[in-house]
Amino acid sequence: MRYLTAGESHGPNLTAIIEGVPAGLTLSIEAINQELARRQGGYGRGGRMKIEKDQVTITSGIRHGKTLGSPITMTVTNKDWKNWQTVMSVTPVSEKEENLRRVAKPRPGHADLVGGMKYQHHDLRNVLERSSARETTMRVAIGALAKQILAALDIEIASHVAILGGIKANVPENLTVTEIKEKTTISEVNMVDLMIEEEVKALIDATKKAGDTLGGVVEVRVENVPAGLGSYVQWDKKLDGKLAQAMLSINAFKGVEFGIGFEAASLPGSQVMDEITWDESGYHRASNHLGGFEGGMTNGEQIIVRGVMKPIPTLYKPLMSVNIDTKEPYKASVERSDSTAVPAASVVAEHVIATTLVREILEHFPADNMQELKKAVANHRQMTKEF
Ligand code: EPS
Repeated sequence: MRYLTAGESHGPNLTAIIEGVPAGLTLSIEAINQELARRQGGYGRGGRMKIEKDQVTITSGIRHGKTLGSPITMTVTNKDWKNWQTVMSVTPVSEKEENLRRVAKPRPGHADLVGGMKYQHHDLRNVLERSSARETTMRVAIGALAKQILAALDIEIASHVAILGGIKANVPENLTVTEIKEKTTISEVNMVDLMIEEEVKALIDATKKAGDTLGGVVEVRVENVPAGLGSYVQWDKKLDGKLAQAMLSINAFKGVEFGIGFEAASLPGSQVMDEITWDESGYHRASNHLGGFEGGMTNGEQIIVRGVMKPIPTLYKPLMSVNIDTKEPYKASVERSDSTAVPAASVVAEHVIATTLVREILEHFPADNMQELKKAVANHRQMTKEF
């Protein structure tokens, strides 16, 4: 399965084309829209989310509610486009109109300056329109489709915010996907520790008032993943490596870890490795410090992967920058933004992980239709159980 996304933040549409989805999958568009709404939520979002109500339109690859095996085209319309028609016009406009909303003072930490240097854009809007996290809308739409394939294979996935602006949630080691779903649906910040909810919201309010922004850590957990996905035989076949790349491909993400992650550096091996056990249902681990991976392969335990998101670079109280016309020091430009998007980013992380897992599954079990895929996965599960 492969896919591409396209679209500018204030252009008419966001688009994705997905190829390689097996035929015969019953696809719920309603479920995709629910995930898009989750991405739009979270305490600390800015004005744009009040304008948009992201809904997907599918124009190919589905007939009578089922996938055909042909490329699937998904579109989300930007409602804000009507306010940007001249600024974002595809056809030429007057010289005066060209400079409407021109950006010349790059924001530190954003793609603005390097993107301008690299593509020789002297209006940095040409960079920020595509580098905007609005693109993650389509990654969620694709992931929402991927999650429906995972569900058909009884694989469950969920996400939550582990740290927001330095406030750490109390996360039980053996937290299940069901518990994450139950707790986060009633949390405005996608946290499983409801005790700290008010403290986190107060911090977001204070940060917004100060014209600043907050980052955090998001966690994704996946259950009932077949053992043996990915491989140790070649560097680019390691599935934890592919998931790490997917996580770091999310806007503003700077790091990734599995299981106990970076903590492993400070512990002796005896406290890091997970002891092996066996019962009638197959092999298990007595703990899950390694987050479901050994040798770049899934070991059948819960996948636990975390990503760190830096604070959003657009600051209402901007840092110093340089005007690219005069080279004089100036305060960076201010674009409408969010005080924090960590709760939304946890939803994005869940979806990019789902997509990457489905790509791996389809590489491991090539299938033209869902029946073939389900049979292949069931055979593999039986084979590893009987080992
Ligand atoms: C976003 C849409 C954007 C921003 C945000 C995320 O909309 P606008 O620029 O019109 O306000 O709210 O993007 C950024 C902060 C960024 O730096 O990219 C969205 O749909 O998630």
